[in-house]
Amino acid sequence: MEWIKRVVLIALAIGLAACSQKPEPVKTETSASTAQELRDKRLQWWRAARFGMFIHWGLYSVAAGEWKGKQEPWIGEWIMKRDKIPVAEYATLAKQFNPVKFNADTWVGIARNAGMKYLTITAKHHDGFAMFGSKVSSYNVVDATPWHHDPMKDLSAACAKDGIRFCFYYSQAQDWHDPNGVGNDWDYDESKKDFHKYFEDLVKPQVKELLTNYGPIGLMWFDTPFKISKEESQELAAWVHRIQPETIVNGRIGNGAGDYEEMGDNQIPGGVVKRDWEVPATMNDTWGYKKADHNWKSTETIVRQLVDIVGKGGNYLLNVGPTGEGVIPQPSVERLAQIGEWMKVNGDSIYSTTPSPFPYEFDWGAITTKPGKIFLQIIDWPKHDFLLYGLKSKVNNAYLLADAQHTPLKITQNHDDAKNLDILRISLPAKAPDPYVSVVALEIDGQPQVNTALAQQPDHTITLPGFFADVHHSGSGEHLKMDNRGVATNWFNKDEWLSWDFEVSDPGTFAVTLLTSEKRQREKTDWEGGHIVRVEVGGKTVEGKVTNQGRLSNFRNLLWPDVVSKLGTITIEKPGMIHLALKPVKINSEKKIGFMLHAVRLTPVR
Ligand code: FHN
Repeated sequence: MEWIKRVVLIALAIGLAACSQKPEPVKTETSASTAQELRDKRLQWWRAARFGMFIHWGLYSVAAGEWKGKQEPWIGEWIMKRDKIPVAEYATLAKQFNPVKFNADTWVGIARNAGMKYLTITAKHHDGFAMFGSKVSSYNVVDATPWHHDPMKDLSAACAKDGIRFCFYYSQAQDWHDPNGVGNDWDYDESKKDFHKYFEDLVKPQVKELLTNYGPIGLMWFDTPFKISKEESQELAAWVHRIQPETIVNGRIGNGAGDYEEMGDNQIPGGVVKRDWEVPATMNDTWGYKKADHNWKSTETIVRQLVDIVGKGGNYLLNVGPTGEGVIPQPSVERLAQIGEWMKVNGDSIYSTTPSPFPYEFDWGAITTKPGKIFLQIIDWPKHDFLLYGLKSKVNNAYLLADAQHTPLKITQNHDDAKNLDILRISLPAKAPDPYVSVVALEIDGQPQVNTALAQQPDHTITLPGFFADVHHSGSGEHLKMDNRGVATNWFNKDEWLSWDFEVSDPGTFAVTLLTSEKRQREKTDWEGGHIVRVEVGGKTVEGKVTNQGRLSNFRNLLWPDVVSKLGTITIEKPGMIHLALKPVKINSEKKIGFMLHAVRLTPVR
């Protein structure tokens, strides 16, 4: 009985300790809602803006991706780190920084004409060089360059004149110049670094300068929050808000302390995300200017990415990398001018919009909404009528945004009782009126009412994206996770599996195809196959090997193409809700990439 006494005594001790602790301050309804209200207020303009310009400009722009005659394969602004350039040597670039062609009005005019509503520029990138006049460190554009000029003053004034929100990028953790900053292990001994000292002595005072000397700042865009503690991230966010309460803080301040979430670079999520988020994106492969990077995205790709991101509820922050002379590269200028032309016609379907009422992606394009309106962003112009399944709201009128007269398009709407399907049919002109994407506006009463279940599409295909999979874990250790794009990562355990529930209106026999993603790390891309997998639907199974039968890439996954593997066929007998399970029999993990499933596709076999 001794052990019972001991347990009782321990329980009493725990109880007493709990009672003796000071009660947690009660969070009142008002304090919680005030924080949320303040955040909502700050984000108001940003939610309406949807499209912004990112500018990476610094000493790396002078190097232009080349060091001592050698081309650097990685992104331009990382040249110091990738080539382990000593601090003193890299600093000599400052002596060459004399951007005589810089003109703030020109830059801001390019952004404004493209329809961009905010401009975020690198005040200090990871190389530690301040592109503004700083009293805290002389390693800055005014003191250390022959130019002796503060471009941020000009940009702040030009933005104010053009109604563009002026915002700063600031690398708050990585700093390869400062002995206590994160990332430089070739000049400094990592074990001797005092990050908190760097945080107090450089980060906070410089952030204060940025928020004090350049007028109202729309957004502080922090990045790579390595080593920064939760307390420091929170302190920095509070520091920003104390100086300028209306300034938004982005998610990469770290530790969940930001006002909105930053997706991975160039990473578009696989469906609607009902939070505030943004995708920073490059126009070629680099952020900072690189003279050898000619891999430009087409205007078509950029406009398609824009409508897709906005339709999923996000903002698109599109980068330009001006040269060391202060010139935005011509390919960027041309594309931005073309985007501007498109925005002049179709901007109403972008600004101040809310996401698609359908949670999933469409192959044909995207959807954005506004009170009383649905915008169909049509990428694949149909050969015949345009068909949309699942819209329950009555459409009162439909017209093309490209048609200034808003001539009503012929529409029919009906409910197919046998298939339990709402069908909207729109007659469109034979040719798409716009380049890249054409927009049909639908007028409805109130909020759109739709069937939100994953559903078979009018072309009878069924796509089951990883983004919407139910994940079934097994055992302990590292588990399979879905990344922002809806790609399975860390899938090495064959006892973990995925399933989907979806609605079929036209049953039949379907080819089962798996789309698995390539993995891209820095400049290297790889893929792993050889997994044996089983697909189970309604008591039937098809089993096969994941092999490379071709690659598939589009504007959504440009950097991470899918690999196509056909498994076999499967028959679905009846319409209605169907459950499908995808279970590995064996996962190959030689390359440590594993089974990176992106989607399962069921295509009718005719
Ligand atoms: O390391 C940086 C990179 O140089 C660039 O600034 C991008 C922009 O989103 N952010 C970091 C990587 O995610």
